Amino acid sequence: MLSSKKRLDRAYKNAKIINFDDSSKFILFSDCHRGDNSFADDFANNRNIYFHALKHYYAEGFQYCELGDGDELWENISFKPLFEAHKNIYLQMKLFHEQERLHLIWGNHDMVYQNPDYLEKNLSTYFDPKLEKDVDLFCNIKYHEGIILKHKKTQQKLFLTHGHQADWWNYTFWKLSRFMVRVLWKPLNVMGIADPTSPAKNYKELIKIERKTKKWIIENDNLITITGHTHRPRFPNPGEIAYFNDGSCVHPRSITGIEIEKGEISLIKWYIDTTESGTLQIVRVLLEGPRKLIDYKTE
Ligand SMILES: [Mn+2]
Repeated sequence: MLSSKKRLDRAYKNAKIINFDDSSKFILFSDCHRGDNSFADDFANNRNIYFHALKHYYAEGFQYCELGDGDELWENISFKPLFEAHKNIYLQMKLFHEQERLHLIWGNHDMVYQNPDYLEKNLSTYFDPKLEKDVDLFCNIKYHEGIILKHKKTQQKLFLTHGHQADWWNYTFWKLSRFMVRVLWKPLNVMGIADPTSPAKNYKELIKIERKTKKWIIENDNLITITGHTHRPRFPNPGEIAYFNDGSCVHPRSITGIEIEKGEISLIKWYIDTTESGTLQIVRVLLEGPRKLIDYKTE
């Protein structure tokens, strides 16, 4: 069985490289767990916040990196009900994809996306009932295990991956975990009982995963590493172990993400705010940063 180190090494070695500079803008989200809009769909609460945020980043010229578990394919057998439930969101992602501004990473809940045939069969088109035919969705889409953002001038690298490489249970036994979620935890989830094998629901597991990831980062000259998976946002200061986590899009009333812009990194949150007059509005707040990327460089 592979160790966390070997799995992270492999994800790094096979990562897609994206060159960037200080004029580049990236938004990183993960763990959307987009579902079928049923009671078990944790994403459904935040769908409007997420949609608004995506539209904002599209208009502002950002590239969208999704760091795994974008689609909830444990509770759901196929992509189709997800697309039907959150069509506006997938069509917004399609706009990013058409401009080559969409970069996708698979996680343990959408590990089936490792398979290019699966992508071709399920994600390349959708049936448009008005036109009564299949139309393009994510044409020639590719999913990766990792992405390296490489700065053109400073050569600094940022490694992006889902993070379940440091979670041996969810990496190795994802098919068994998926089965358990489908038959057992999905019905219990609706009643408020959480899946204990999910690091998002199990603090001891979460700490173990963070520790293993940090160990790997130290062994790799404090390479900036950004993951999701545990759903716990992390934002170190320069000089600390460079382990970042973008959180998730299934917090009870908000989504968190990481922005990279002007050579700086920030942790942000979008949520629904109530105003004096009783109207609701979606707002973005800065949680951490901005910090200069170069300040995390060690050599
Ligand atoms: Mn995960």
